[in-house]
Amino acid sequence: MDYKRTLITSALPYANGPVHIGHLAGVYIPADIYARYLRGKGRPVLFVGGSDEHGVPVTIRARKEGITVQQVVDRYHELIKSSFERFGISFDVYSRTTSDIHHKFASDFFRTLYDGGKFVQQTTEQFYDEETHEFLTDRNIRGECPRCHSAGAYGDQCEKCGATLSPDELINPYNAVNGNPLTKRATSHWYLPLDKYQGWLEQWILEGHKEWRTNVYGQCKSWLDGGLHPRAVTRDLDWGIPVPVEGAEGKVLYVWFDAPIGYISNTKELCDARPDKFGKWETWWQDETTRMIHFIGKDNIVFHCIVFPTMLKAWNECNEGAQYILPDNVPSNEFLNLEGDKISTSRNWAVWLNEYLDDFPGKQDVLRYVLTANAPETKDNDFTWADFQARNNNELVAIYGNFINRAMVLTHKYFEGRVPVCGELNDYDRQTLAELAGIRGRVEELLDAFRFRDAQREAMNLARLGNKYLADTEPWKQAKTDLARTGTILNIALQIAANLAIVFEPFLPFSSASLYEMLDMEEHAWERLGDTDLLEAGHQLREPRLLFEKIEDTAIQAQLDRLARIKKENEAAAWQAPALKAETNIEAFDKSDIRVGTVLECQKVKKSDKLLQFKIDDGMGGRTILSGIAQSYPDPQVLVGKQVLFIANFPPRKMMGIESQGMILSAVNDDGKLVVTTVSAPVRNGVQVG
Ligand code: B3M
Ligand code: ZN
Repeated sequence: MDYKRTLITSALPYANGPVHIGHLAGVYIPADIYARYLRGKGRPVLFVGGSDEHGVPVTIRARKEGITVQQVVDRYHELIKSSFERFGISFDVYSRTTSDIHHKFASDFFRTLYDGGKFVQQTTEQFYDEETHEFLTDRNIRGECPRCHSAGAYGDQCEKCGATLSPDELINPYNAVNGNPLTKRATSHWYLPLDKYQGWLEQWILEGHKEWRTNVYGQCKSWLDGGLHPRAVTRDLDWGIPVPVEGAEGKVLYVWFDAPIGYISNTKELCDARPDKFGKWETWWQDETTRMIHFIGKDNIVFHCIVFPTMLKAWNECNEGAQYILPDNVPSNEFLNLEGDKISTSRNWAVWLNEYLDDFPGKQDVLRYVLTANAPETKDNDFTWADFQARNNNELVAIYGNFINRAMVLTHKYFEGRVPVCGELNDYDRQTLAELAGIRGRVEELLDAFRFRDAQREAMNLARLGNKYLADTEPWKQAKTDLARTGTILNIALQIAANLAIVFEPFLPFSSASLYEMLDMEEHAWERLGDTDLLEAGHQLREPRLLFEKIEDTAIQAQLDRLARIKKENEAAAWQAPALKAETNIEAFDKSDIRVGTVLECQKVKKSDKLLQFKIDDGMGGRTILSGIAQSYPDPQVLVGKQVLFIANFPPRKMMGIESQGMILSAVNDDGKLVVTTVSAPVRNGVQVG
């Protein structure tokens, strides 16, 4: 099929918090690279984004922050939108699912399916809060986990043992918001009968789209192999798009029903506003010469490959004329982890884009580069600050930036900043230019296959080529004897520089913009990539400026410190007192002779890094006790004079040649350090504790 245009969608982030590097790496950077690449080639593209403002997550956030849901979505929609803008994500439209256009569009879409008899209606018993008069969604129900018996498991999952649950399995379920016990009530909902589309989906995906990424194809296959079931597309909630059916008061469209329709309504919003530039929305959605690509993260695969296509197919069955197109590809990424741990909004384990921009102003391209270099295209990947620094310093600065700077500075030094004439070429020049000429084919092949990491690596290889060319030809040496040869070398180097501006544009748009400016060159179309006459002899360049700067250890350490602080806070929040020991009694307790004594001396035991040797005034002539707490007390002197608790009737025990007569009681603090227990007011040495 010869496609005339490409519609690019990127998952609509929930407007329940800021966006982080996982979002950027998984969805928005690859989508943006692809959109910029196609635009550069002069292909008609429409790149759709927007905020997903319905669903339970935004309502939970509102309760947590004590503000209205509308305030939540307003706040985060703006924040997310501006983060994307600042990172150069070049959406043609970024709207929101609370818009009037969307409400009407999604409502009509539902109604079409409803009138066409596409839904099945089912009544089931659901958990209900009699006091607040509401049905509860899975996430808002908590209770005891039936597997590990920890308290506070969610209706869909136990975060302690990881079990996938349904609310019915919870022991003593309650309302997560107010703790109320729950009852069951019958409620009726509309279901999309995915099972009826099973055969069609198998044909379309398993036979028709074997070229999809293995992770995507594999997930679809396992859903299909498991057998599809009807899925509810309505919910009992007061936030969302009202179900446009009589008698459905208090019910709204399920967020996953309306959100993907947001791609269509946002397209309509743009086309209605800019018909001159984008034409009619139907051309993008209902013309088979349009190719649609969904960029998403792996937890969204089933919705984009199975549910949404089924919705579109069902709509098509209700209509004689216009027919929606289906996605041509769904290049979903796996997950990005942060320093070895899963990124988590609730645990604040993330690098938030707005915070990154505060900490690293102007360094959007550095993050874009690192996230693409490390993109989780085939498996989960890890973002580390050490890698971030290394890729900036060793690649962006040392290879790309260094090459541009050398070519610019030398041209200014020997030719007053004018592009010198290219004279006679030698074999090495020709070999270099031949490699340059192949760049376009190499990068296009990778981009067309959605292999963004490898494509960016090819772009960087062009900078490597330039660097090597200058190192091998040494124009600064030639300049002493042969200025014409120097000119030829620099002409070639500058042509490579101009090519770098083109090839890096989809990946590093800000750096390309400054490079274009430095070269005082019009932005060139992608089609000219590989050309050796992008800059004419005599063309005046601007002053050289550094494209990238080194990132110092202190900046990286500040980020690591922040993460360490968050980790500690999380651990403290997750801490639970250990389970009680088996019941005991006073007689058993009385068998331990616990007493108070004053520390007279305290020092490290030689040749041991664990043991401290205490001399204790025990009111009975004194005793020596060894305790394995040396690492918690680098300066043991601080303990001298303290009254401590010790067990006086343990049998003596020899360690490192010293006899220990008892045990000093201590407790572990949040840093994992042992702290010695003391009494809150002075008492006589040797008194018993009990
Ligand atoms: N808001 C889920 C997510 O952010 C959802 C995507 C909707 S795409 C139509 O992961
Ligand atoms: Zn559990």
